[in-house]
Amino acid sequence: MTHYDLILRNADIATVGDRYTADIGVRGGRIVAIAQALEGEASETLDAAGRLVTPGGVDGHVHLDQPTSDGSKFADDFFTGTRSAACGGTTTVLPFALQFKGHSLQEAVDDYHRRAEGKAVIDYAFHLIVSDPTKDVTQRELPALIEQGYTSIKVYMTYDDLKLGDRQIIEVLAAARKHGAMTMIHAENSDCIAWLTEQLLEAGLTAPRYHSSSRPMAVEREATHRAIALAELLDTPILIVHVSGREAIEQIHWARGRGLPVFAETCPQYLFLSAEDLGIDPDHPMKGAGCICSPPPRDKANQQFVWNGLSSGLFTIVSSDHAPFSMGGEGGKLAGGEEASFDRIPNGVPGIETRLPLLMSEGVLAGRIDIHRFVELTSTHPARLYGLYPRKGTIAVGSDADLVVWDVFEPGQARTLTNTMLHHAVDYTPYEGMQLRAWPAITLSRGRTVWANGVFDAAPGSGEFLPCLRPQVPRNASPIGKWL
Ligand code: DUC
Ligand code: ZN
Ligand code: ZN
Repeated sequence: MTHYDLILRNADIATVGDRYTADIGVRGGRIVAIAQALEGEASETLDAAGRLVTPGGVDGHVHLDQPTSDGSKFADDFFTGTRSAACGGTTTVLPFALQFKGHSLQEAVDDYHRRAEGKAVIDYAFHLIVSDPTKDVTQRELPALIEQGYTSIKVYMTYDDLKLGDRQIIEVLAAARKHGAMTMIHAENSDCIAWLTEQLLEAGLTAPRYHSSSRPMAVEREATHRAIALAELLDTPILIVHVSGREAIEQIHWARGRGLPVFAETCPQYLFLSAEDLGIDPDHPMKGAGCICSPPPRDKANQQFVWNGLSSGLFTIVSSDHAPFSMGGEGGKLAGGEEASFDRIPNGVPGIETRLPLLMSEGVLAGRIDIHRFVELTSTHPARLYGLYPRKGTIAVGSDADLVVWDVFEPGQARTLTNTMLHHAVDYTPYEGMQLRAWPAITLSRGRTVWANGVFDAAPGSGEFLPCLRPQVPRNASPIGKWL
């Protein structure tokens, strides 16, 4: 009789292409059989009882224990960050090994491995942040690291300690093209932000809500267009990260119309937050600091454009951009004091645990996207884009047994989200009070039950590092040109 480590029975399985009910047999952390009434014995049996089962989430953009140079401090390390991910149905994360100017990329990678080892509870891969693209970096380090499984590179067009000029971005894109890596671009015009910030501060407009005024949509639109032009010139794919609204979306739509392999990411903050959240409460103006991120959340009309981009196929992935700064404490949002001007407040919002439940509730169950698109955006596409598919990102024989069994609540039974429910180390959630109609009942990571019915159970260090293959470009934005 065939023996399995685990059989998950009566699963209502949803992948990008299929929806069907079956049993899933797991051995050695992998899915080894999918069948109706699967025969055999198992060390452990779980009954999904007809509940929806999706592939574990792949969060392609998170910041965990990332070193900083301005005194700010990410609250989540690899243990608390991956714990929080697992409790929200995510089983693979891709944080960033950050190169400091004047240092090598290899140093960044070695340091980041030390931070992750012995702590992560789910599997992880690294993107590389290149802030100093010397010849040695582009001609020696990048090719070697890409070969070793670090196949995605992030570059910044803003932030003084990270930003690259156009010529430097071209050098990185050329290396990415030659060696088959994916380049992620943070697209905001640095000089515009610097000038606007100066004007606002001189006028005494320092409260958190002026963060949005310092980075209006034109700043993102211009940089998005420039990033697309550089990618066209180099004939290489790019992913525009954290797209916030209409005008950047229009640039991406334009690029697609030209047949360019330009991929796009958005994040829950652009679906659920707006500029009002940065300063709606006149009695507590600093509360808005919790929603400061870049690009900033826009207005309701822009939120709708982002939703449209999810349903239309324009967006390739939805990531959290989990940037876990607490409000209080050393290195937190308000470490500069209650009067700190917006430009001294660390940028970013936490969201690694709420990404899937919010999108399931307000996307799938509210009828804005279907379950197949949900799986594509949150799991399959990020896995393909970053060279982890089909080990990650689907439910198939041979894939890792990374699975989410969902609890879905009737409209009248929705749960109210509070930060006390979450498992990150951050002292707030920007989504406090939102109504949730779904939450993972069970999360399996390589067949291990890491989250079940409100209990987290995984040993620090049980997550594995994943070397990535070169990107497999998702099929709904098929590229042209010489790259493939
Ligand atoms: N913006 C970034 O570029 N990184 C972290 C978070 C944020 O808001
Ligand atoms: Zn960014
Ligand atoms: Zn980020």
